[in-house]
Amino acid sequence: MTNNNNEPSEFDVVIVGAGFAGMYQLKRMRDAGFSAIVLEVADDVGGTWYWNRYPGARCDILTVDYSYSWDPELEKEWVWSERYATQPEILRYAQFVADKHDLRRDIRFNTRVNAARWNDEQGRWVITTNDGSQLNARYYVMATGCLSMPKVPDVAGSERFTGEVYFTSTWPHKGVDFSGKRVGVIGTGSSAVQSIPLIAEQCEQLTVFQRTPNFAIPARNGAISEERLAEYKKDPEAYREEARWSEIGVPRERPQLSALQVSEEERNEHYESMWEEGELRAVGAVYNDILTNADANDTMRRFINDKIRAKVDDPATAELLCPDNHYVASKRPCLDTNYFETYNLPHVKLLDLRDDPIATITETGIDTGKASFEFDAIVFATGFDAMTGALVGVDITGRDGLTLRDAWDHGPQTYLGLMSVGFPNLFMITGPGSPSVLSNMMVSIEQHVDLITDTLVSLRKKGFDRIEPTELAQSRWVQHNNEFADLTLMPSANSWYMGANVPGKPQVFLPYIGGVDRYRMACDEVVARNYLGFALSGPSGQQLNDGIIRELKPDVQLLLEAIAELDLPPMETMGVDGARQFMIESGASMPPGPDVGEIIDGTLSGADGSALKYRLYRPPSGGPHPITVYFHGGGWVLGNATTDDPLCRYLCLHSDSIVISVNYRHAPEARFPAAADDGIAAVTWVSEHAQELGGVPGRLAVAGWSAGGNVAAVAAQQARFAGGPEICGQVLLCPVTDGTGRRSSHHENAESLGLTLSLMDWFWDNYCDEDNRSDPKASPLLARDLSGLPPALVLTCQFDPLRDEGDAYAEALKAAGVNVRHLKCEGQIHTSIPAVDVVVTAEYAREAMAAALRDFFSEP
Ligand code: N01
Repeated sequence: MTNNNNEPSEFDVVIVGAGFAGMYQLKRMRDAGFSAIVLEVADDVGGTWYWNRYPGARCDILTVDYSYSWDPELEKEWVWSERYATQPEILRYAQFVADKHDLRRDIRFNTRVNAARWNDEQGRWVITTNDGSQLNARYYVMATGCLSMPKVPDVAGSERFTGEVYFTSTWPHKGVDFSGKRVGVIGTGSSAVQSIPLIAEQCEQLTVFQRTPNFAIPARNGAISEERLAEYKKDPEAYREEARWSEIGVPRERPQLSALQVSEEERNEHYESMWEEGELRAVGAVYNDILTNADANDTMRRFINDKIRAKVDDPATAELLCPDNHYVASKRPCLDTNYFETYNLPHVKLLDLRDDPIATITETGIDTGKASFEFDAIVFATGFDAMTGALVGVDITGRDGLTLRDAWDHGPQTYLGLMSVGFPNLFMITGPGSPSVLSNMMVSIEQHVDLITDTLVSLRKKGFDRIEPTELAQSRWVQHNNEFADLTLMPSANSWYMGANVPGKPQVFLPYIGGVDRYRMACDEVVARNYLGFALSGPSGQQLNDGIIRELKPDVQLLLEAIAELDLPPMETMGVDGARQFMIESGASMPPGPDVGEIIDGTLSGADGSALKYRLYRPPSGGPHPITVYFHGGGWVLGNATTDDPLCRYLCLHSDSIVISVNYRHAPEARFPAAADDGIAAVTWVSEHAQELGGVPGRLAVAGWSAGGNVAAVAAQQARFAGGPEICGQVLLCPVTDGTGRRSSHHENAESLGLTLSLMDWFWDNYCDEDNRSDPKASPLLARDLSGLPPALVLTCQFDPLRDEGDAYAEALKAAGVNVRHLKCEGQIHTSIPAVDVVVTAEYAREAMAAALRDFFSEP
């Protein structure tokens, strides 16, 4: 078939955009034997580097990194002249690649895609272009770039100005001569930071209208140092591979140290090296908490702002240029060349729009609330409708008449940033929900192009010709993205990452922040697990492989990665003393938890009359307080009254109760039923001494984690049998409830998730003979009668071997008529909830524990 211009119109694949993504996608499709065409609105290749021709335009990733890796010859044929090549050089590179691989013969230039509509019967996309032609393709790939849709000016009167108007994003090809002109620049993002020094060199007068000052570090452009080049030259393929598996697509170690762990002197030395290095990768490579901890970030903010002050002569202007309303890197930081120094020139003026906003653009210039400015030219460096603008800018209609614009009304919905439910066979290269703009774009582009191509080859081989993600896979990927972003300071800024720069755009964090390496691993796993989260269909039938690729909460994933890095032997192989020591040491490296009013250490009488140590946490509020008797975790073998310190502090503060953490006797020295007997003995002692401890008599609850949850549950049962002491509630966190058999969660979560099955077996073996395990004092689930027990909150974690026995206990309590709240914590592991200030995604569970205690105490 042909279209209006007698050009072919039937393709396997239509690709939109002839930037670096579209060019490589074309090459791969061709090589894989698919018929493919690229549609491009410009008259040549280059994408962003075709349009952004403003003075000073360069990349901000070293160009040795920001270049294709798929053609080893190319690596030898092209030598970059500078660390950060200019736009003309990068455009020449794109053109060189297009020539070398004869790409242009399959690119239709000067062609804008107006609409794309999915025909479900035929299983094809129908694509309409600006000349009215229609093309028809099985697969449709948007290679339209993340920063390609200029933001529509949102300044009143912008159409009125009669002088010259320029947009950095669509700069005239013949260049602009600003000599002798009065120029106004609106915006101080990367485009402005790069162009302002060069515009200032030419023009007679320059006024910069700044709404938000930006962090910038010196680019230190010039020839790339031999030392830096050697990193790459030593083994280019290994270097590229390292980049593919790095955090940002440029080889770089993930930092291990917190900015708050070191002295100010040491910190500033590190920041000086970052400043000297002149690479954005250095900003993220200094400390591990710059993006997650406000105080850590503040140390870098102060350092950079001092540097700005040192560069700018006029102190008032310097202050205006110092960012003060967002965290470093929460908006894209810039690399600059003489940007701040430009404000020392007598003909350059900075206007702070926060103090004096633009009222309107007039025929002759710009009026703010306080002043009028006359200009010969106005430059809009006002940015882009990032990441989604170019995608929803095309009228895309998928299955059942659903438009992409409507589907994304509340923010983009994607699986892996690659596809979207309702839009079969539509792929997005570096779409929202993928690392994209938080990475070296070249690396992320290549990864997506390879993934898309390999997917189409795989479908062809298996006899499928349709692919679409499932609702579940997509919604959970979106959730995973948001949860990852929420661990950082990034969502706090009014940035284009959040869509906050475009009036009316839904505000969600758009790119995936987990890193190129973690993202690639997730994609590889999706493929290895037979396209998990996708529905495939075609001549050979259907395959629905519904599922979730990342179920662990991201902070839990980070915690497990950190533990894996330590490469520790299993705890059960450390011996009892070794394991005890290890538990104490690892606890000491965790954040301490909140301050409480008072902490007192004391002793109480255990079941055998021996003195058991306890630690009492008193709330800061005036007493008397109700009392929570708490039993620590550690498999009846490890731990003591202080090892769950952060959680005890938390519960004390947030439940407004005294928490008494008891050091019950441990196995193997004191085997079953010592811990169980000490549990009820401790509750009895505390109840009898409530008043002198500052407690309210009769207002006593029990709580415990893991084996401590077992001790708490057993104590509640013992108290009921004995008719006292009175317990008004029980909070059982991941409790051990049944030592007599295997359950599904024992197998599913047997390995390396904080508590392994083999460690659990070791605990049981140390604590209790097989014969005794069916005793309800060891396995409270097996008690014949659970009625009449105090109200309970039972918390279980999805990836805990103990999950099913905790679930079973909650169900059994419910069946016995006990008032139970059962909280199943998705994506969490056995150790998540006690990890106060580490696993923040488990905060709601800690809150629920505290709330349950408050409820127990408030009930009559
Ligand atoms: O756009 P931006 P950009 N009134 O959105 C201001 C990449 N890039 O083109 O921050 C007044 O960053 C706006 O103010 P505010 C890079 O990823 C890379 O500069 O919204 N001011 C801001 O100061 C970059 O991040 C390179 O308060 C208004 C500026 O305009 C991304 O592209 C070079 C306004 C826009 O800054 C975008 O950069 C260039 C208004 N109505 C770009 N509206 C490299 O070095 C907006 N502003 C590779």
